[in-house]
Amino acid sequence: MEYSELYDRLSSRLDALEKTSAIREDKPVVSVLEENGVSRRDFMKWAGGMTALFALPATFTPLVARAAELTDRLPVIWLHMAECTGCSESLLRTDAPTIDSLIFDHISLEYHETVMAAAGWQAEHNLESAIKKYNGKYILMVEGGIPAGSKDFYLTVGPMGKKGSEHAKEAAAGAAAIFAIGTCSSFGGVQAAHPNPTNAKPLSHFTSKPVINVPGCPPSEKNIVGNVLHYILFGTLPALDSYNRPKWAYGLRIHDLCERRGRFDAGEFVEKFGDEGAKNGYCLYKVGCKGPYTFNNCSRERFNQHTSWPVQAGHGCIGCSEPDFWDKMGPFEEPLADKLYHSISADATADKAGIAILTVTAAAIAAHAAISALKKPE
Ligand code: FSX
Ligand code: SF4
Ligand code: F3S
Repeated sequence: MEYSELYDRLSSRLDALEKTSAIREDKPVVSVLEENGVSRRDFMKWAGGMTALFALPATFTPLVARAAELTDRLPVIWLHMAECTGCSESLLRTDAPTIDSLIFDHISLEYHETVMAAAGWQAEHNLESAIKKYNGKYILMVEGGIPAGSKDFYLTVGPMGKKGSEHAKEAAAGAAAIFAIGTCSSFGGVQAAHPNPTNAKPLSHFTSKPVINVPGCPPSEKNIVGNVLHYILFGTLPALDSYNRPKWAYGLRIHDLCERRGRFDAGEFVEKFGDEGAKNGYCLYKVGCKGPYTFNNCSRERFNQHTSWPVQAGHGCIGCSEPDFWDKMGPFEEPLADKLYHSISADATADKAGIAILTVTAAAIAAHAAISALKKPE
């Protein structure tokens, strides 16, 4: 599709959405941003960044900004299952709220166990009525793995002692779009680690509808809010890899855009935490960085308004957005070395490219290891 055609299609979608009334009757998101010291200029800069993230031309920036302003038209139901709540914390727990977190805060969150005031019967009632009232219209976001233990007795929620899996199934049935937020909901997560005593499963196990996976333990606020914006803009499923991760966010490996990549290519590795190499920002591969096997955008987008990310802070990536990272990527501070990690098997091309690149990586590491051994004074 030509860009001009796409632009017109997205504009008409936003026009139609604008005509519907806001679910939240308090202030519009622009006023909330202003009150929090976000100028129009900052907001448009942020929208420009999101536009680039979606691989759209800069001329689409005003559309992305409009989509952000229309987040109050969208009912969202957010369920918690077995997890640490880090995904919600990633968005909400910040002393200097980011534009992403302010927007998320403003979305019409009809149900979110961590932030809502209601509890017990009232909370259960709110969930049931939101599902009924917005049937077919709401976005469902689920955080956490879902125990499907032999007696389904490992996770109960609310005053009725309902199984988590029942909550998830009921909410999925009426949802317009479903997002698995975090690695737990996408792939099972740490509670699914061997021997997986609660038989924790990903959300996709409990519904036949398409589930968009937004993994990361936790995912960045950009990837969470980006998915909501993408849905408002397009109203369709984004292009996904074979693990149902949106390619706009998970299409590249951490290693591809890592600031230490030059060190990797030059064979300059940290050999031990705290050594000279660590002080000089050398590559963390030999102390366990799994960036070459991990598909996510942390090295480009970072966390907390682009402040930092694991590798910048001095620890290797542990592969937290990959399926089974908890069992297969460890030990976290040792290289995978000759163990083969089956990363994406997206489409045939991505698969071949991925495997080819990993092979080159292994060869490059071997060559670098030989060079560094030669360089070492005896
Ligand atoms: Fe925690 Fe979310 Fe990890 Fe899981 O994030 S940060 S355990 S992905 O479900 O709360
Ligand atoms: Fe960066 Fe890790 Fe790749 Fe080294 S191995 S360049 S630290 S992603
Ligand atoms: Fe996770 Fe690696 Fe990013 S550990 S947060 S995918 S750098």
